[in-house]
Amino acid sequence: MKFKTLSVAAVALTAALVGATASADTLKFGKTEDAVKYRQNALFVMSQHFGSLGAMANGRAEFNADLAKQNGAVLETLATLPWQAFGAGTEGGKTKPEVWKEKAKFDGHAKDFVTEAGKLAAAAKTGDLAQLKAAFGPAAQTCKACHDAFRNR
Ligand code: ASC
Repeated sequence: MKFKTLSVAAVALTAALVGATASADTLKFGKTEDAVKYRQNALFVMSQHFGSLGAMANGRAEFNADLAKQNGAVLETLATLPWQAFGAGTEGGKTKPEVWKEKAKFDGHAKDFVTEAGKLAAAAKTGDLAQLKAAFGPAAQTCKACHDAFRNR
């Protein structure tokens, strides 16, 4: 009984934490230009950490478990940041206007990416290259799906 109560509490706590960190909403941008710059830079920094994991997953760089773990942790946090900078009236950059016309679809892509980034970080934490490899492809696929739908070349 006691164990069951604890388990329920643990699940509820996990759900609350996941919900709270799924997408950051910490900033209000004064200028559209700042929102565009913020999301471009957040996505760029993210791509560097993601790229480091990809290089190890694809054998282009030697696997370093500690580095993978650190990059996974950074990625997991960064993954939540860009989406708050796609607020109403911030059309610009390479982003297609469809983002604001199909906001629910865009938000779905962002959520999928955050989920996969979390799984990739968890895989990186194991120190097992096979798990990193398995998690990388699905995460990269969520990048691509959103870019194909919502980013101009
Ligand atoms: C990256 C990066 C992207 C994605 C994409 C995945 O590292 O900069 O845009 O991964 O290439 O398909």
